[in-house]
Amino acid sequence: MALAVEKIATKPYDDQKPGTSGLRKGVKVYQSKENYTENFIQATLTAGLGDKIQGSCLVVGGDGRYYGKEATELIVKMCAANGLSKLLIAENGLMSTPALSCCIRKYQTNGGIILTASHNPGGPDGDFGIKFNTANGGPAPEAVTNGIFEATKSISEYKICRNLQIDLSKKGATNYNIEGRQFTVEIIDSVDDYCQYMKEIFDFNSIKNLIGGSNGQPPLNILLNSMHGVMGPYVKKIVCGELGARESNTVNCVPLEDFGGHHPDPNLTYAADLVNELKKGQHGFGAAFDGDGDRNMILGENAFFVTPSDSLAVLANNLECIPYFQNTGVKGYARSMPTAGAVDRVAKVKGKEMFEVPTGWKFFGNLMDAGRLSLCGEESFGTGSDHIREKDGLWAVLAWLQILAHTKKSVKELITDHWTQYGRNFFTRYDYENCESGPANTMMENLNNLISSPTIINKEYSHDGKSYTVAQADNFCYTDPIDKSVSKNQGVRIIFTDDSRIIFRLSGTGSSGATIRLYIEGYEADIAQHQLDAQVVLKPLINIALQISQLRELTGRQEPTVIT
Ligand code: VG1
Ligand code: CO
Repeated sequence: MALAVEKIATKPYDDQKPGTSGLRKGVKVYQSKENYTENFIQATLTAGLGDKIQGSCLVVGGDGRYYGKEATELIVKMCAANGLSKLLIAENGLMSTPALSCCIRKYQTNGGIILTASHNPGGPDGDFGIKFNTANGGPAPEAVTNGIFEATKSISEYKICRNLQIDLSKKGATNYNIEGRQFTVEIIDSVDDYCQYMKEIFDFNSIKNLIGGSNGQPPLNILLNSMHGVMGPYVKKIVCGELGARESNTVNCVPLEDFGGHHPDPNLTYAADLVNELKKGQHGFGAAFDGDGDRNMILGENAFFVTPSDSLAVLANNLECIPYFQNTGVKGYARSMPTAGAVDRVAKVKGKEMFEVPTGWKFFGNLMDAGRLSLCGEESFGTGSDHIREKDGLWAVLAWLQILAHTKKSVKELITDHWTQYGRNFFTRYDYENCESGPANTMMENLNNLISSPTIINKEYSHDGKSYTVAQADNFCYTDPIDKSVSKNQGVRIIFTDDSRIIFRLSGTGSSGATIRLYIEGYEADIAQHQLDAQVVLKPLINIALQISQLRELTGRQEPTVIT
């Protein structure tokens, strides 16, 4: 029986501008505002696919959070009505962000839609998100997301096949007749696709021997925390099934709609469980992932914390021991602007191109597509390579394990040896979550005024007996080296003559209010200083940042909500 397409009249909303990584709002917003989800999906299909919409194919998946099933069903009904020919959907709608990128590339679809608010809490009172990825497997670039935003502002109707029913739990393809046209929904096992790919990239045997112990080497006791996000099934299949880890090496592997009531955010605050477990001294390696599996936190023995900026630099320094890079060769490296510059020092020594891009993974895609970029990362616990076009939490863990197997060093040895060779880039980020928007905007305006005044250059700031002279001050503006597109206002930077930096940005992933991010970096070549605590070393710069910005006075916040 043919299914009918209905056209439903709707009114635009003015707040559907995609942020750093898709549209993120409270679940209640999607649920309670009439056609809010439908509008955004229609705008995504119209502007995201453009004149390719008829007959195109998309991958659809999500991190399993509350409202994901409803949204998936809506997407299916609307894609059918909009003339797409096929959807590849994860079993039960569960697909990690990196696996979705992998599937778009493997099946050469026209892109995909990811249903996640990543590290934001889930559940009826939590957040939900919708993100469009393009045919290269990566988050849509700004030109596309701006187009989607424009479409949301002028939308007057959406198309839907209301009577189309699907069963997300049944693998295989089903064909539907949409007013005489064929539409196919295929439920796929993305865990399998992703696992196959990881086997091509890494030497699983050597990682297996590392975990299980071999040739006189004792086993490496690992602990991976999936934080009740989407990663559980991937960890079970790959790390336990293929690499021989035991059940006790993994925790929180059952995806939950509300992530057990926690922030599925792998950092020292929200993954404190993992930190406390590792402090007991029983494990040599620990890692946690975020809700959608694109972030990772790496810990060594006794919960030795690896900053994401250091993780990136150590990977850059050792990439050649991973089979994938033996085949492709190592091209350039990149980091987001606020990420500490440890990797830049590796690039210099190895003679590789180094790129600094704005915050958000969408800025790495063009460089990868152009064959200029192999490895990149963000200070926000994102690490990845050109094997896909998203950051990839489990890839980062496997890369670390491969390097540990190859070098026969511990996590701590690898990091401290790295500092000895290159010096240490101390880094910290202070998050002031959910501030009022007014004062946060005033603070950014004041900072913008400050950096545009010529007197800032050579100005000296002192605190706690340390003095710093301003060498450069600006609001980071990026010109994409490939398509020459320009992205302005990506963060206020104050860079001092000794390369230390203070950076201010407002988050683009929050669902309400304003989250201020303050990033601090200082470099130390002297080995005697390397064991010091980052909070101690960076204290003078933190105090200078607070003084310059008047953050406490303006927002009323004395302390950050999260320190990483
Ligand atoms: C944050 C991070 C950024 C990351 C983004 C998406 O953005 O700072 O580095 O790319 O989240 O990550 P913002 O605008 O809040 O600072 V995820 O894991 O949410 O897809
Ligand atoms: Co994420």
